[in-house]
Amino acid sequence: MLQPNEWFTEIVEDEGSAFSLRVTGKLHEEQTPYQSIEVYATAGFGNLMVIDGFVMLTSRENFLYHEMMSHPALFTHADPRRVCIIGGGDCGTLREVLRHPGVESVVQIDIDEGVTRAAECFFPELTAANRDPRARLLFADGIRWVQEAAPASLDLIIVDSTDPVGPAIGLFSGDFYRDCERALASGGILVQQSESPLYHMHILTQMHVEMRRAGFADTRSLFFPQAVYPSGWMTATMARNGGSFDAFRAEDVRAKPFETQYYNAEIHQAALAQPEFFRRALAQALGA
Ligand code: AG3
Repeated sequence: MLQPNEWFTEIVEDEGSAFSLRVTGKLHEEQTPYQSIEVYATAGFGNLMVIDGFVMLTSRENFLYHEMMSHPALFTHADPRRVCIIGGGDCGTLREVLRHPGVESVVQIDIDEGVTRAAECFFPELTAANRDPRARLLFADGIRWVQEAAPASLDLIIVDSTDPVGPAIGLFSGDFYRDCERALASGGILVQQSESPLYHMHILTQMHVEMRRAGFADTRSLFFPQAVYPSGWMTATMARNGGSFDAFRAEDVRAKPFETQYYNAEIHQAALAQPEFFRRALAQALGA
């Protein structure tokens, strides 16, 4: 239990590294049936949400992650109308999806209602759009929900989860990707947070392998900075059947009727560039 003016630290033991924020107070602490949720006030990053000891988000820089989890996939799909978010209980991804006027429905399925209730109190800017009539919030098992979804009933599935531990393990599995593939309509896209390219190449390459095994013709990782996650460098990985990831709707991005803080057409293009070590590791994992 941290006292005011101490440091919150997330340690990555395997990498011999850590990231710290100076804490000015503890705002919330709760053990839900699924995980432990803590919220701190920090000296420089606004509020900080921590789940099971892992940094989930801060007020100051969550825009990086939430914009990159949503807009690249939304502007890659020709006409995304039916969106599903698995996890995402803090509602930051949901807010970005709802900025797209063409989106007709967004269902969010997070297993833990505690995350959304904590976000409503301590990150109200992220949950402000929740009363949008296009949004439906369910607190249930997202894996089961996708299993039971009607075939070809979704245009976009966004998996905004914790690391592959605890309740999130099943979200990094071939069975789950197969269910996603079936639930997506033609041209549909799956996008999932895929951790750090510096620390978690095994998770990343495995994700590409499993997504392709599950029937997705093409997969592609997006690279972006994320100050508060391990290594400060993050990826999201997209999978789809039909259509190229390079041909996104750049003109629509330039004409988008809403403001972003990070994402634009040039950032989108740049995020698609593949580092050499990544390209090699992926080619090897895919047996190319
Ligand atoms: N999703 C968690 C990304 C992974 C963070 N990992 C870590 N700190 N070890 C965050 C949810 C934001 N909507």
